[in-house]
Amino acid sequence: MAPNYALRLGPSLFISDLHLDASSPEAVAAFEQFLREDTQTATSVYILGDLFEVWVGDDQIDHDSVAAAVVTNLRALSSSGTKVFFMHGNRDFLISERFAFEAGVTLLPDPTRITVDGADTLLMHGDTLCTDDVDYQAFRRMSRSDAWKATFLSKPYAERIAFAQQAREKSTRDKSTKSAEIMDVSATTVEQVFRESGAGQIIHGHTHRPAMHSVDVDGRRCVRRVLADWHPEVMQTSNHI
Ligand code: LP5
Ligand code: MN
Repeated sequence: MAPNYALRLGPSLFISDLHLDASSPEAVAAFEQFLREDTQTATSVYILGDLFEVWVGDDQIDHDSVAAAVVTNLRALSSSGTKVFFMHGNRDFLISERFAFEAGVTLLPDPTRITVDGADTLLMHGDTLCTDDVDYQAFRRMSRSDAWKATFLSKPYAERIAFAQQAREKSTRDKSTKSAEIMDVSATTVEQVFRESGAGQIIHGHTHRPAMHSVDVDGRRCVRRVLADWHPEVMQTSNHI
């Protein structure tokens, strides 16, 4: 049985928003257990972003014991024959080729289109659907540019960690002034994505609001599945999809 914070569809498992770091040993332990036990019968595991609380560059593997352990554990799974896919979240968009190679995972662009158990599906982290959050979208555009990433990655590790910490504090402050609606997906954007892609299903995380939504798009019934995060209270109580 996969835990209720993972989504299983046929032989595929979908997870997101684990936010792993040394301050969340419960989530780290739950992820290790998930990799050991719940993936046994899965042919593919899709990690749809925010696997880590922050990722400041692939040299984090050399400095952070949680990062190193996750790489080792993912490698064990991928070496056993299970395909493991990773899509960036807003916390770990700096994960790059070294991580992918060492962990044995395939990096996926956001969005990625796949067929899941017969359903034409778009996989996303989910943050690009939150278009009403204009401050976040501006930050996203800036920080995903090649120039910004190159400048950031040229700084020493300790400086990058300090910068990420400041960004987390600013994000927490900014979020306290935003409404829950602004930080959720935009219904208009969701409909537009279904309409323009023609896909019948979206699977995403980011909002930490696990649910299965039915969306009527010009008379076509589409499904939006939102993955749960792995905070301890969610792991104990989530009544998942
Ligand atoms: O992450 P979360 O859940 O708190 O909120 C997100 C959006 N915030 C972010 C910012 C990240 O949390 C910051 C950490 C990224 C780590 C990566 C490390 C490498 C980059 C270093 C960073 C410069 O994604 C939040 C959304 C929310 O989801 C819901 O969708 O609302 O968006 C914001 O809060 C955007 C803010 O309004 C602006 C972003 C703050 C970053 C400012 C950088 C400058 C920091 C230095 C200050 C001196
Ligand atoms: Mn996120």
